[in-house]
Amino acid sequence: PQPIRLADYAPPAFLIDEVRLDFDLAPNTTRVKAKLTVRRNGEHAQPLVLNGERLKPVSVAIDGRVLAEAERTIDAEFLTIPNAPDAFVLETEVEIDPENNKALEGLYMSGGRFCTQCEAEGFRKITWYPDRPDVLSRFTVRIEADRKFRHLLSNGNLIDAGELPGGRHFAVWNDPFPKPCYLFALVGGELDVLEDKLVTMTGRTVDLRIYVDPGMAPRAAYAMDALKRSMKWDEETFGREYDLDLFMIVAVRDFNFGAMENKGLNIFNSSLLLADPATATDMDYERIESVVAHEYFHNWTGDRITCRDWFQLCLKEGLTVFRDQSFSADMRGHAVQRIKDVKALRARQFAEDQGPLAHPVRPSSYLKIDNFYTATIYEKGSEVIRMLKTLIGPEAFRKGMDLYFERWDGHATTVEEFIRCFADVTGRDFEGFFAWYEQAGTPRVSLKQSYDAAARTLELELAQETPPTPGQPTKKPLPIPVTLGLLDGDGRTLAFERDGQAADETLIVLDQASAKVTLTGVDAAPVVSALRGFSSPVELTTDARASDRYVQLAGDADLFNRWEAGQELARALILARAKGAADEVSEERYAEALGRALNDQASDPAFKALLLALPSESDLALAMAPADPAAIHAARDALRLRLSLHLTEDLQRLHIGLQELGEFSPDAASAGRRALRNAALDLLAANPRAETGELADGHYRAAANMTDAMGGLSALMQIGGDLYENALTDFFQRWKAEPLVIDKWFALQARDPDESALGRVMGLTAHPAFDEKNPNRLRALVSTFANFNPARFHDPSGAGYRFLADQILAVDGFNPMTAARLVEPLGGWRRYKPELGALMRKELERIAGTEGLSKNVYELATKALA
Ligand code: B3K
Ligand code: ZN
Repeated sequence: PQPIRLADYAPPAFLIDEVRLDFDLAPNTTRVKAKLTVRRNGEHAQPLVLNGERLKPVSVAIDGRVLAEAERTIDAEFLTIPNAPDAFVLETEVEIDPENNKALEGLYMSGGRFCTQCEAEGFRKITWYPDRPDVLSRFTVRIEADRKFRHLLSNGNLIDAGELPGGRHFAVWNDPFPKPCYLFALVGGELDVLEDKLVTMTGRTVDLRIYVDPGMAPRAAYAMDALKRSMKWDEETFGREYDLDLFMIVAVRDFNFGAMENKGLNIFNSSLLLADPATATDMDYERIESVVAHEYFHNWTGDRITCRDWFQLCLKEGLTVFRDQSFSADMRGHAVQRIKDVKALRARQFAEDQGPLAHPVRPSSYLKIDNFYTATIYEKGSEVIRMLKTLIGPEAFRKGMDLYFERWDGHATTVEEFIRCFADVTGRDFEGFFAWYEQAGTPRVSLKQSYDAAARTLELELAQETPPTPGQPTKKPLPIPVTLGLLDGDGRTLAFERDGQAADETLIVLDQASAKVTLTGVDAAPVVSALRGFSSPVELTTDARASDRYVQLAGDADLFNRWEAGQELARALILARAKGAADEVSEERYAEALGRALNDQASDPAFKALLLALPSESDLALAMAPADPAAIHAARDALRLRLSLHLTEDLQRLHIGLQELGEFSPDAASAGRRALRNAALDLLAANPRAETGELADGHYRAAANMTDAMGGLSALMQIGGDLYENALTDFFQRWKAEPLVIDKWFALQARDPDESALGRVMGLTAHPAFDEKNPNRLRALVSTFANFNPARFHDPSGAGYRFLADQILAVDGFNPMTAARLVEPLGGWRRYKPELGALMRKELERIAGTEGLSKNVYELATKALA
């Protein structure tokens, strides 16, 4: 297959001014009529070429005249009309089979209801169309179906509806905003609806509706609340008002990813929408809040202003992630949110950037764009926007955003044009900054300090280097914002001067391979707190001593760096153990320091919960070359046991003291207390004494909400034995009618580091509740195992890899997009011990060599091997 290249971009040969779609819905034989008002774009003699896949042709007509077969060609991918007029009306009719569409792209059925997913290239499975984001058109959609499909929804405003003979009915929707076809959506089925209203900043009333499975409306209440807060926040923070009179969200159980921002009709994976205390954890609430916000924010950054081509994906995704992260930070606390975002960035994006699938935030070629909905495009894309804001300051950032909205509203545009807005409002040159979009790889930054007590100066020597990535052997220096402050030996903020200006904190922009910065007026030997708030997505190494880290852990004014210091200390201790050089004295010192941090009454429980969590095994694997997952697992467990023993009393006190008496509330403060209490239990459970089993069992049985039930169950999993087995059975019996809860049951067993886990996971694929056709269930078991159970996935026999490869090949037969997402865990093969790497490679080769592979899996498997 031939890759698509950014360099080959050409404007569309034809434009579509109006679209009229007529759907006659039936599970196996849906008829789709399309009437397109087409216009040649510029002077050329190119044929009209429309995308279309898996469509059963019925007819093709131009200006009312049915075309003879010789006048058009139809193949597996295109409808081509060589001699099209310059302006005309094209009418086509096709038949499709939603019920047998298990790829979940285009029009398909979930739970007996019709729904769609068109981004990136699913619309071509519905009708012939120029399926590219730079063709914007106004859509009118008529849907007709049996009355049992009670709600018939599409984008925009309902302009007509009524009953029809034969037990049928119809609805007509019009969306006044021109949009690319990837934002089209349709839903048909029996649903319950939760309704609300919001008055916008200009006093317009917007109807809000969330459609869910019958009986589930109360579980949409939190999503509705999050939606209203998002709408207000976007008005207050970015001056963006919602534009239609109606905003709808529909939850479906079968969905390839999280949610989709279709204009006025977002479609959500039900796992990211439905919540109540009994069935959802605090983490679920948190994700619902952020995804509802994310999809809503797309209305401006994605829908009103869309991408010219799919290479510009980060233009909407990176920016919208930045917006949702900023929203969550305002809702839940900036430091805690930042720590969580950076943890996720390191876990997913840093790993991607260090492997064969590394690619720039704006890639320059692809086989399947579906493979580029990655942590790099999303999370690193957001980091780039964040750096932009740090570099120019919040006021200039807001001005640049305002200009972007003003200049590009109603258009499909590019990253260059986005950046140009900031250049125009600041008068600055962003050429160097653009490398953040074009260069893959995580930059390595080093920092050396030398203090001159007599001169009261601190000299800082910074250097950067970005390692080679596939297709990019050499890299240029990037402009790296490094926010930096100083502490004295007691952890108090130490003032200094930079260029004669007094400061507590300063921003150093490292835009050369290396640089020296001198701070003056430094009254005491300082501890340097660098890269505060993780001011750029880099790997920082410094010449700080362990004692400096302890000072930071105890008192850094920057909470991110306070947490980071703890992680650095823990990482060093675990890696030392993994290499057979355990430093027990330092381990005790670390336990002491953690104990003091836990007893700090001034700090937030959510923050303490984060302090208590050791770096994850995959995070540690990135820091060990070559990585030995078994050694990491054992070393991390050993440190956990030591901490648990040392902190037993503190942890027990937290576990008792944080018991919840009142009613459940999902707010951040309550969630933070539950997080700390469960983190305390988790660490206590590292100590396999009989009491911890009873404690965990009691916690599980007394749980009044899903957060605590999962906390208990997960502690029992660590302990194992009958208590765990009984709780597992109890949990399944209790929740077997709740798919979202049963997903958690599968996922928990997939994370179990016990020797028996792989056998258990393989057995679970034959469990009656397992369904590989449902992406949530598949991910709960298979993806959780491959991504979050390194000790068992990297079984020395290679059985874990074999299991994953078998699953990928099986799923690729019907759902390539979801199958491709499972390839990544094998992609890191070069980073592991050679004997493991070879086994991983073998499975990638087996996948790549399989006949009839989808383009999606083919692209990732071959790139991972290259
Ligand atoms: N824009 C969608 C992602 C579509 C993924 C298609 N493979 C969800 C989001 O980022 O908001
Ligand atoms: Zn998005």
